[in-house]
Amino acid sequence: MSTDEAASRPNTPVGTYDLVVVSNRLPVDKVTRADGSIEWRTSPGGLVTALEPVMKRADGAWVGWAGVADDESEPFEHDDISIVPVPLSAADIEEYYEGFSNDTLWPLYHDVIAPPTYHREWWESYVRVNQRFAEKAASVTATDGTVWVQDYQLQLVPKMLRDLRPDLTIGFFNHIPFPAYGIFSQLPWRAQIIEGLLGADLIGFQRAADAGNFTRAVRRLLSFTTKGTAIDVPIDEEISEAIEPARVSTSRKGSLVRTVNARHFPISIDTQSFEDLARRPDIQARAKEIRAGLGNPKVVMLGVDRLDYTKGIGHRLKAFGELLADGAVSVEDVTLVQVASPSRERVAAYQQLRDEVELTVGRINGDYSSISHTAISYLHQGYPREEMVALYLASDVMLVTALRDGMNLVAKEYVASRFDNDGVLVLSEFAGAADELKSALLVNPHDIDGLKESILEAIHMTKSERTKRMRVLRKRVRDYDVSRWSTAFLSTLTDPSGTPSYVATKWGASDR
Ligand code: GDG
Repeated sequence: MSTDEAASRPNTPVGTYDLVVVSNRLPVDKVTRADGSIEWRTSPGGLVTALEPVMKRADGAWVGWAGVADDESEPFEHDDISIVPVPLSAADIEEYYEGFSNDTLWPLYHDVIAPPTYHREWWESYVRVNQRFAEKAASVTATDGTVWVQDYQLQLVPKMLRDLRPDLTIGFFNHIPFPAYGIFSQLPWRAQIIEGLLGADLIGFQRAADAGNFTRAVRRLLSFTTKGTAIDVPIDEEISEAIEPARVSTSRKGSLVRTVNARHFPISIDTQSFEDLARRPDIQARAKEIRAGLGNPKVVMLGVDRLDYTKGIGHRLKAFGELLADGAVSVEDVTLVQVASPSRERVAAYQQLRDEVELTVGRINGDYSSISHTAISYLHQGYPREEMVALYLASDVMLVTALRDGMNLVAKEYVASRFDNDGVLVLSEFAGAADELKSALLVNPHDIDGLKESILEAIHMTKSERTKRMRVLRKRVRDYDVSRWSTAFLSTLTDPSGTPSYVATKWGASDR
């Protein structure tokens, strides 16, 4: 269907798409040009890359918010994917998105690094907006279709959707950690969240530990029976008739149950596209130019993060500042480039973090920079992907010191870009990526002395050791890329036996 057709048929008939992805943000941004005309631009991201081929094959639609308040755009086609916008008002953005999603759930799920704020109005908005997303998804999905809901902003959608459309196969993937029960139990609406998620057939997490935390919360709050990754969710007989028979069974106590699976599917990146960029001569030339611009120091260290308190930017700066103070490194030899891309700037905790980081950077630079060498090049800006890859190539040491992180794609992007098998990844054990990237220098960022030692180890590591480690890291990131991730999830979702399957399914994606 073209944009024009959609516009001329505002009440597009419901239920035509076999695969529907639901996420807070659409994979496109609505941009208003200077002359007032509208343009939809694909927002680059791993999820879009991963799902694009499968969406095109499966006649897929993407349901989400266009990123601007009060947008009432009708569904339209963009790059062969049907886009179904869900409107959010300025009040929804403040309460559901900035409030409950980013100031309640985000800090709570990241082990209360910052204190979560609990407001009943925010919760009510979260319920209302989740219902809107669920109704939209229900209205566009074909009979017996599949819906894949993404992330913590939409945890109530699976149950709401199940109530509206019991015929659907529903998956959910949580991109951020799921906390231990001792922390999760703070949430006044903890049972509703668990019930919301249990509307899905398959609930995916980044790490095995996250899936374990979720399953324990289910047992503690609802006393449902769990066995390994399987959870028995009691259902009414009436509803059971609408559900795929393979997903329904009778429990030992004789009641009808629906089996829900909760297990880990570590997300990845479009590895090949990063390697392709890194092999481009213009990007390699740019990497050399970056080093020259920094005064050709012996060692360039790099941090790339959204400016978020979960990323441990302060801990990294503290460690580097102390190494300079100790005289263990000098600004002539070692420099740090810190890209901190602007994020959630209307949330108070983020404004405070920015002040703290910028104060620290200013102090370290004031104390240790020389006229010709800057200790920390701090960049509070977003860059094109090409520039990011040039930075990855230009850097000898990549610092990922997150205090808690679902996965951390930056770590994988650095590895994917280093086709020269060089560079050292210093990686927090609190990032999901640490489960896979064991040949990195794993650190506990809270242990500043340990972090300093690891940074020195990275700086002084021999070429042969760097190559040995990078080869192992690259093998993992190449073997398990984002298309493998989405195939693994979707094939497990649509195989009611619940057995993890990496083979080709009706989605037509291959094992690779
Ligand atoms: C959440 C979870 C999980 C950053 N600055 C620029 C830029 N970026 C890109 C990076 C990377 C992405 O943004 C950030 O991804 P991360 O995984 O590092 O972190 P979150 O944004 O917190 O993502 C996380 C992820 O979801 C996926 O499930 O891994 O744990 O928190 O791709 O490269 N990209 C460009 N310019 C920038 O300035 N082009």
